[in-house]
Amino acid sequence: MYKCVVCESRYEPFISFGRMPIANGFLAPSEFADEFFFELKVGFCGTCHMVQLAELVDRGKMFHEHYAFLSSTSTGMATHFREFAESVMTGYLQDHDPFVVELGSNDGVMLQHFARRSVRHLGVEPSANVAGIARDKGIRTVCRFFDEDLAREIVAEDGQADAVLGANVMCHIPYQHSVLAGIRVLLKPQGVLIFEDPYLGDIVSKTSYDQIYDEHALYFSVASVTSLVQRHGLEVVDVAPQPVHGGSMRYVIAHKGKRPVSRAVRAQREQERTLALDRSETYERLRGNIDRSREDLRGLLHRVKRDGKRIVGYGATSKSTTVTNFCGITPELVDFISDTTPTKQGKYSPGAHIPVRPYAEFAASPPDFALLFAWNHREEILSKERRFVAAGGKFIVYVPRVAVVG
Ligand code: DWN
Ligand code: SAH
Ligand code: ZN
Repeated sequence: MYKCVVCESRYEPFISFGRMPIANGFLAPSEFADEFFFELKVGFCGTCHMVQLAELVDRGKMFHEHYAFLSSTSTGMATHFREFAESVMTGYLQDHDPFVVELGSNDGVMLQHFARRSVRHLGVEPSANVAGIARDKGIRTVCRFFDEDLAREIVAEDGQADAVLGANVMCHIPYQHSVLAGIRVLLKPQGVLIFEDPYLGDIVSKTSYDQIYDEHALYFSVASVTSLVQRHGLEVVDVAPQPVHGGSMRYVIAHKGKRPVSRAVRAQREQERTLALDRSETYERLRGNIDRSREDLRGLLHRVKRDGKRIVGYGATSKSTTVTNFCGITPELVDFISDTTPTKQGKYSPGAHIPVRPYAEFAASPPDFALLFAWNHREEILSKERRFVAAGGKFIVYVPRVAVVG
């Protein structure tokens, strides 16, 4: 039995993916022998409805001065974050000298829009390399993990915030009670916490099990976020589905009673009941769907290989670490993974040890099939790869189901 990180109730995991490495731990052959592994297993708390990793990995093993993921690598996401920043500036920054804090600000892809308009801002980013990139762009950044202590230090130095923002970071933080106690201190009376993360409803309905890996400690629904924040005198006042990362949800949180609660909150909670996100049977079914997805993908890859075709991975995502290791995808099946991130190139994928090569190698010698590990950027990639498809190239996708496209 495991103890829920939110409400301390006991639960049993509904699935184990087996031994997994650090999802973003791209490595050199000299590091293979010492590679770190843990058991990736996930559970549903029947009391507060939080879906969560049963075994947590030390944060220092994941977020450090060699963090591999750079937020600015997708133009689609850069546009999304410009729009996110603009909606915050028009909707929530009425004060004459507003102050905005972003958690997990990475290379500054969102905060740059506030910096450009001279809005007082602070990024909180514990991974030193990406924090350094943001600083070089003139974005004020503190290289620390956000928690209650840091929140108090920020208030002492800069005062309270009008808006605290977070994209794909809250779900990375299992010590939510410290974070939310900090948010309560940091927010002005009318202030808001606005964050978005991959949405549990999409993970369940699309069987996008590759969202499950070490960094993603929590898998949020409106129900579980409501139960979490109300323990800290906070309230969900608005929610809005987002198309990014295969289906995300944006949550607007305020001090309880300070802002009207939009109708969208109740509507989304009703939809979650229709999806049965509050029932353990849903997660048993999800496990069955995950096993089927694995069999389908393995079957397709082996068939393609038997036909003598070449397969290359497209996008060395963190998510692909779960897929390659869970499905037994080896360098015999996939020649290499093409990725535009310089820090990943020349290294090997975690666990499966598939070489990561620059995009130029994909372009110079296109494979028969591109296994779309970055399926969440499908529109952006398909529009970039019209020539690959026109020349007969095909994409293999596995979300929402295993299929060949192109
Ligand atoms: O939550 C997280 C999200 C925001 O980012 C983190 N835990 C880690 C990371 O997850 P991910 O690695 O699964 O994110 P992406 O955005 O799916 O990664 C895309 C990868 O594909 C990057 O390495 C860049 C690469 N890429 C590429 O080579 N060509 C991406 C595009 C769009 C391309 O055209
Ligand atoms: N917001 C960016 C980055 C997401 S990756 C985007 O959506 O693209 C997750 C980021 O959260 C990493 O840069 C990691 O270093 C950071 N992070 C992890 N734990 C954190 C914490 N406790 N406080 C602030 N940032 C954290
Ligand atoms: Zn719980």
